[in-house]
Amino acid sequence: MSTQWHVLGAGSLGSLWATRLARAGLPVRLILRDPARLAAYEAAGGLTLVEQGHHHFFSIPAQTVDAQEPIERLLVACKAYDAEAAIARLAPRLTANAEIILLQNGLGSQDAVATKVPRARCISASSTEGAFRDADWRVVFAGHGYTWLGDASDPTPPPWLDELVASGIPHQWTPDILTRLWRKLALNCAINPLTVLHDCTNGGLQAHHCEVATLCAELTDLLNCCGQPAAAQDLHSEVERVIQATSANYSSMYQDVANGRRTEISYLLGHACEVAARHGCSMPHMNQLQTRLIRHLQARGLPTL
Ligand code: NAD
Ligand code: KPL
Repeated sequence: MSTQWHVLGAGSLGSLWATRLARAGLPVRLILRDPARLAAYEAAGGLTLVEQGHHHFFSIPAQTVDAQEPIERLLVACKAYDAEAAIARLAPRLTANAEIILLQNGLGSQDAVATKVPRARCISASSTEGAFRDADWRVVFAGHGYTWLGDASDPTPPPWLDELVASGIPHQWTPDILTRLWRKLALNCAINPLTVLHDCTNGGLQAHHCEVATLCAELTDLLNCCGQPAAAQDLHSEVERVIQATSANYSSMYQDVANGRRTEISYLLGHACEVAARHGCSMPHMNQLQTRLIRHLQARGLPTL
């Protein structure tokens, strides 16, 4: 019998994973915040996946964080700033051989989670898939992509990767997950804050290419300085390529700010500036960018952490 997949967070990515696992006939349980969210979910009866205009409904069982059922395999699909607290509440339910898959963008939250549950195996993920909710309990699969999975402390692949194949979740196991996470963090640092500050699409940054180039140079220094030379390779040209390829899109940080939502700043730009300071790596423009972004968030009454 397959091990139960517990999915914490029925947001965009959590719903995208849960519905595809359920569609493959795998046992899935959603973990919701509290009894009020559970009651709302039960009234809806399940999750809807919208894919290429088609709606598919899945009545996936759900429970709250406080349920008693032991957890052997947990997919953590909340935002980076919620991960540590969520795991702290679930820790008593984890079995001795528990595995935790962390879908959070950026860096910092993975280590915070691992410290809370030292006996569990923590697997990090970096995903280029795109999804958003257009209603409660309804997720739109907006961008096909890829998910890299890895465990920086153990290169052995977990036994359940074939379940991802069966679920049609494109993925690759990589021992170099830290390189992937740092590379994505650097891309996000070079693009996302500037789109917020210049109030533009990713393509709008073509009018600010000197600023982008300066940030890429500092990020390249940082990656080399903190032992991530592979993530530093040709960073500027990839940033330019992404800006062009996604020119009509608004970055995720832009969308968070535009919708009055908390950003993941501490796990992206904040993390980069913190690591640079720790390594004595000078990044004057990145630090200035962080100050500008924090002021911008403060002016809109949004959290700066
Ligand atoms: P989201 O806000 O849509 O969903 C997060 C969900 O977690 C929410 O429903 C929230 O209520 C829930 N949650 C938070 N704390 C909880 C708790 N303690 N117990 C139960 N539920 C809890 O976020 P998302 O867009 O799915 O993003 C999740 C992570 O994936 C982020 O780090 C994001 O950067 C990353 N990511 C998202 C996408 C995407 O397309 N949405 C793509 C790549 C990476
Ligand atoms: O990942 C992104 C985001 O918007 O968060 C891209 C499109 C790469 C821009 O940084």
